[in-house]
Amino acid sequence: MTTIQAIQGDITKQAVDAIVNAANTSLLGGGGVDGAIHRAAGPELVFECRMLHGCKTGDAKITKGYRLPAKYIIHAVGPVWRGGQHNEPDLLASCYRRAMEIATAHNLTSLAFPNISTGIYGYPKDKAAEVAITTIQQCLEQPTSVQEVLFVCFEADNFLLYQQLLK
Ligand code: AR6
Repeated sequence: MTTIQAIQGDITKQAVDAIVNAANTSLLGGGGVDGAIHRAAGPELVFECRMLHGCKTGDAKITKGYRLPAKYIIHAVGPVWRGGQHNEPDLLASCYRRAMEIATAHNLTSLAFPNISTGIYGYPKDKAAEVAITTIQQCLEQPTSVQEVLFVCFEADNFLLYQQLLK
């Protein structure tokens, strides 16, 4: 039985098999949680990222975690919110699904997600939380190595949303 839990905190501090990054298509770093992860992982991370040649929106790629307590980083690229009629829900769901597939392919057991797309990319937090939780629940109907899914909310309002939806 896989457990799904929400906490409020900093994803760079989580000692899990992999943390998920809310990256951009270049995979070369940026602001928000991406900037925090690159700072905490150290400069070796961007060298590995350069060899990945970017990532499409809705997809994800894995690197080592370097100086993080997490062993790996799964870099997922969420959609920019453009009003909701541009395939945003499917692209966001795809990020969570791809991260779960990659974690399973690497036989990882614990995985921590940030609230992908809800910062700089402007996805409404309530809608994003529904997509995140529903997609993870669907993924858990398939065989997976993942035993523990953690939603790491940076802000109190996101944490509250996840608590309510996971009740
Ligand atoms: N731990 C957990 N969550 C965090 C942390 C942290 N240390 N820092 C911020 N958040 P954002 P996006 C939350 O903007 O919307 C970057 O420049 C934040 O409060 O990081 O997917 C990339 O390079 C919010 O709830 O990612 C892309 O260009 C959530 O993480 C672009 O931003 C996501 O916010 C991606 O935008």
